[in-house]
Parts: sequence; C-alpha cells; structure tokens
Amino acid sequence: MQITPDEARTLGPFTWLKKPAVGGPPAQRDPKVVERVSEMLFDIERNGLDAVKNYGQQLDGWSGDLEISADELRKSGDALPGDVRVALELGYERTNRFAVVQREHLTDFEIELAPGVVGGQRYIPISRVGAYLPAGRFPLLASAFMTVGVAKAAGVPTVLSCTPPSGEHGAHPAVLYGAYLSNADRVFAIGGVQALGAMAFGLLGEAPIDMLVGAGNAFVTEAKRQLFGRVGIDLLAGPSEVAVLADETANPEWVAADLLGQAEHGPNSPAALITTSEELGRKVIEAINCQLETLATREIAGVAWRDFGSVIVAQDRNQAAAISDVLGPEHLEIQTSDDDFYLKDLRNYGSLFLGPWSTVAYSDKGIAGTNHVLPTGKTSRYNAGLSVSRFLKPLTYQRAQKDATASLAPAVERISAFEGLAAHEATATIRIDEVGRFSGAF
Ligand code: HSO
Ligand code: ZN
Repeated sequence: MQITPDEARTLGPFTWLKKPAVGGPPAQRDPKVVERVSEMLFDIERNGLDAVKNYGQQLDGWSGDLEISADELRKSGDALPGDVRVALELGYERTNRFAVVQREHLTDFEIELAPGVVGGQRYIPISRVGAYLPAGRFPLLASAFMTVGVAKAAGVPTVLSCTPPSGEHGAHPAVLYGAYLSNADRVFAIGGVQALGAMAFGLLGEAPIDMLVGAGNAFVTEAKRQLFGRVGIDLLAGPSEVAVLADETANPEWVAADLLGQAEHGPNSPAALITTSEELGRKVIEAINCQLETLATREIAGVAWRDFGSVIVAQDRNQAAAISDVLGPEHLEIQTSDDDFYLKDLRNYGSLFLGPWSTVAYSDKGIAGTNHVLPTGKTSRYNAGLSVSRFLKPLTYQRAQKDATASLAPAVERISAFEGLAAHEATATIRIDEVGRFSGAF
C-alpha cells in the first residue's frame, strides 16, 4: 500500500500527516525462500509420503498419524469453551448463507444468436480442492469457513484440508472444529510446503487436487506460486492490510482502533487513514499512540504502524477516492457523511465496510458472512477475494442446426481461407457441400 511518485503526480497535491518509516516498493521475494521451496517440492514429488513425513518431523516435531480421523473431527468441538463453539457455529452459518446466495446469483443461460444457432454457459464446480488452514502466530479460526465451506457451497465434490500439527491433538482443536463445521471431506495434520505438495501431487490416497486455496506464511505462498499452472490457486496473499477513508464526522477513537485491528497481524501489515479532515487525521494519530500503550499486541501493531502506517489528507472526496483506488487496500472502511458516494465510485479494494458500525473483524471471523481471503499488495486492481464463483467454471457450449449452416459456414470458410488454415476451411466446406446436396443453396 505505497504510493509511487508516478501515482502521486496523477493524484495532484495532497498532504502526508504520517508517512511510513519504511518506504519504497514492496520487498521482492526472498531468493532463499524460492530455492528452499523448490527443493522441498522436488523432494516431495520424488519421494512421496516419506518426504512429507520427514518434513513433519523436522519442521513441526510431528510423527503421529497424518490424517485426523472422522471421530476426532466430530469431537474437536468438545475441547473448546462452549461460547467459542457457539460463536464459530454462527460464523459458519453466516458465511455459508452468503455463499449459498452467491451461488444462486450465478445463473446458467442459453441464447439463440441466429436462427438455429444456440450458445450456452453452465457453471460446473472444480472436482477436487485442497484448502490450507494456517495456524501460525495466531490461528485464524474462520479460515475453514472461507475456503472449505465456500468450496462446498459451490458444489465441489472433494475438499481436502491440511493444517499444521500442534500439540497432542495433531492440530489446533478450533481449526479442526472449523473444518468439521465446513464439511471438509478429509483433514490432515500436515503443515506448510509439505501440505501443499502432498495435496497437489496426490499423495493422500486421493487423486491430485485441482486447485489450492488458503493463506499461509511466505513459504506457503511461494509453494502456491510454484505449483500454479499445474494446479489453480485463489491468490498469493501478502501481509494483511487495512485502510479507513473518513471525514470530520468519524470517531477518531474508532478509526484508530480499526487501524490497529489489522496492524496486529504482523510487523509489516500496512494501515492507512485517508481523510478529508486534517483535524481528524491528527486526532487519529494521537488516539493510535494512546491505544498502543495498553494494547496486548503492541509489540507487533506498534512496529507495523511505525513502519507501514500512513495518514493522508485529501483535498476533497474525489481525491480521497482516487488515493484509495491507488492503494487498492485489502480491507477498506468508509466512515463519512456520504458513504454511498464512495460505494458507487471506488473500483479497487478487497472488501468494503460501510459506516462506523461495520468493522473488518466482523468479516474476519465470518460473522458478517463475507469472505476474508482477499487480494493484497494492490492486486485488487485485477482480482477479487475468494467466493463461490472461484470454485465454478463458466463452461460454454454451442449447438447448431443443419439449416443454420448458411449463417455459419460461409463466413468461417472465408476467414479460414484468408488465414491460410486449409483444414479449418474444410470443416466448413464439407458442411456447405452437404447442405448444397440437399437444398442446392450453394
Ligand atoms: N484479516 C485476515 C483474516 C483474519 N483476521 C481472520 C483475523 N481472523 C485476512 O486478511
Ligand atoms: Zn484480520
């Protein structure tokens, strides 16, 4: 979420109340990570489950069963406090309901483009999906709803999921309960690169999966990048980002809390305030400094704010919207007297939160129903977050009747002949000849 000098020129004059201490373009991929992931994937493809188990022992200290049994999955909720279980059930239910409605809004169609010439489109789910459920610095308990659950709502027949081994259960019980609620077909206690390799290379007693989804650390992201092409992927997730676009009507304490609410993800998580009110900007900076003093995760959030935090004062709402579109934040909150203007105008963001009563964490946990696997690093220019549509292929078909030959074949014959593609031309000509024999039309 940086503004390049070129972008700044096109935006016209604006004021920085706080600039990120770490400037410049985003860090390049670490060549050591690239090489290590490549070696690991090569080893896993060659040596199969033996390599997967070795990495499990070396990196996660796990030498137990790789698969979590159906019984363990069913019982995973028993290990959780009752109120956490109820909250997770609500998150699954809301995320599922939103995904089911998304599915209903993707409709198959058929259209007659000329008499006897029909074209159609049908949404067909991907056959096998592999979901990675991270459990690193903080286990994100709603991850399964967003990946496994949404794939299932899309109608994907087989969804495998892997999560890093932890403790005596083989995996974090709340992550397992999320996978159980989301109807994962099989769940494995396998972490990182070895998890993605095992699913992509078909080492888990299933055919290789067709698509890998879910966020993870730098190694997981690099493994997805290297496996892309052989399998599909959702996106390459970078550090979590938040921007708040606010005017003088916003509550500075709430804006500050919402910025820190994502900055705590990691020391390189960008958080930006774009405001049309310099006074609000100053108050938010004060409030952030004050809230950081007592925040339990200040060691992370404070560094993130110092290094990647920004406060930008725009001249008017049009410039504020233009700045926001340049940043293309993963999460964007709008807290202004004119939220609908921004809803209509903005083009680049992962997910939008309108009004002071909407906040990013509501979506993060599944309670607001929308997906939290979202584009970062300005990739919202061309990408959207995970949704049922990512698990469905809009496949086309066509059907032509004999008496439509006259409206199809001659044009194809001419174009093919002009291109010099004689065999293409012949496919049209033989049909014209046949129609000519019956009707004498040509
Ligand atoms: N904000 C994260 C998702 C998440 N945060 C889940 C907390 N729980 C995605 O960028
Ligand atoms: Zn979050």
